[in-house]
Amino acid sequence: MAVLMICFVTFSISYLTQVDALVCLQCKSVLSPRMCKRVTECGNGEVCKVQRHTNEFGETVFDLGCSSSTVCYETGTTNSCQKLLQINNVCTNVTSVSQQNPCTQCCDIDLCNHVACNEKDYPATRGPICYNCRNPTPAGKCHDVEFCDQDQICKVVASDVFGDTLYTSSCELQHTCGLQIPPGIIGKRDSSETRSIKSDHACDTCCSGDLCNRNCPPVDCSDVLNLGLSRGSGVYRVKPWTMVHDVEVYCDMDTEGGGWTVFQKRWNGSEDFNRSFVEYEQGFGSLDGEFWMDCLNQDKQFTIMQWTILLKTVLWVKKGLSLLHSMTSRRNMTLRVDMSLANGTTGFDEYSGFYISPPDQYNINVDKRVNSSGMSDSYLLSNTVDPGDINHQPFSTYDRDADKWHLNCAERQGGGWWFKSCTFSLLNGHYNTRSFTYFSFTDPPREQLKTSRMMFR
Ligand SMILES: [Ca+2]
Repeated sequence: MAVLMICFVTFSISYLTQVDALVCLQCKSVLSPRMCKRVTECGNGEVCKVQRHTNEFGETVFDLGCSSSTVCYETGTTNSCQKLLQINNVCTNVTSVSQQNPCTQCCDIDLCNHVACNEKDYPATRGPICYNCRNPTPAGKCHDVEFCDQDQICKVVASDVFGDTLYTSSCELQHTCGLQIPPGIIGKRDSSETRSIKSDHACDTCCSGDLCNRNCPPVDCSDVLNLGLSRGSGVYRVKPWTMVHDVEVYCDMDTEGGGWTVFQKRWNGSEDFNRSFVEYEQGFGSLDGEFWMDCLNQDKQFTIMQWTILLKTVLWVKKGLSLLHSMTSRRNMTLRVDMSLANGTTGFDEYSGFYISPPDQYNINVDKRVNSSGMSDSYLLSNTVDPGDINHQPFSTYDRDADKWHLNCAERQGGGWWFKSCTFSLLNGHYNTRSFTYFSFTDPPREQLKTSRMMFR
């Protein structure tokens, strides 16, 4: 359970880190701040503000919105928010709150101006506040929000309408968000391909945090690139197709236009790749070292409601091979393997039609070589009849023999791999031995590799 929980810690963090503007409630003359159902993104240096005053009928009403922090605090005892009294995370202007009317308060957390001037807070147990729009522009332009019930979470769907992408955001029942659906049912290849044909980027995703359905999250590294979120090669948070939680993956943004999701990397032998089937299913290593499709730990505090959702989804955590299956299910991918020898010679091989079959076989599927450098024409991964052709083979490890040989290839050659009987190309073989090799690259002689990297886009 502890291992499974590691991936959950990124569950409700917002996806698009370039959108850092504070989001505040913005309404005029509402009877209570928490009744406000519209939001706006503040400008640089602005904070959320709420003002209580008396309208022309003598009623007490509230105005909410953004304000420059200087204006907001100028009537207080200090212009430093940190030095002011904090009530329910609201940075309170002590001077004005003691007055009956008017009252002005400011704060600097998303939606924090829902409570001010001693008004009631949101209910202690509640669902998230979600964007609620049908908008043929990026979902970030949505200004309407709704308050979800406890059994609901936020959802955002992108679909094509007359060539434009329509973003629909709303509260949605948890069970319609795939949280009750086992992984064998969601993520079918046929439906996902149909959707991807309609749009370069389409999403159908749920999340649990306040305002988390602002944007369609990137589903993989090529999506990060397409959405203009690339900051160069490195670790990115993505929400893979059909998954209910997000993960962090390593993206190569430099090779041949970038957008590659890296799922295997070896360069110094620091990680043992002779692992069990469960370990290959779960992923291992670290993204800043050697790894097999792992996700990073992130510190994150959860509310009780979020933990409840996490516990409900615990059976469907995906990393490793299962994550690889999810991420390659969206459409046909290109597989690229890069490698080098100790003498510095480098080469790469690319195959179209890359797709990993569902659990628990996880067959590798490729169509044909589409690009390469430093490779011979023999010992292709596909469309040959030799025993090294691993196309459509299931994944085997020393403790799970799914190969075609009468003995266990993984036990003999080491590493988890798509063995046939057995293989000539084994990028997960023992480091510093000739079992770590790729025959097209090193034929002849069959030489051990120094580095390898496997990725797709
Ligand atoms: Ca066998």
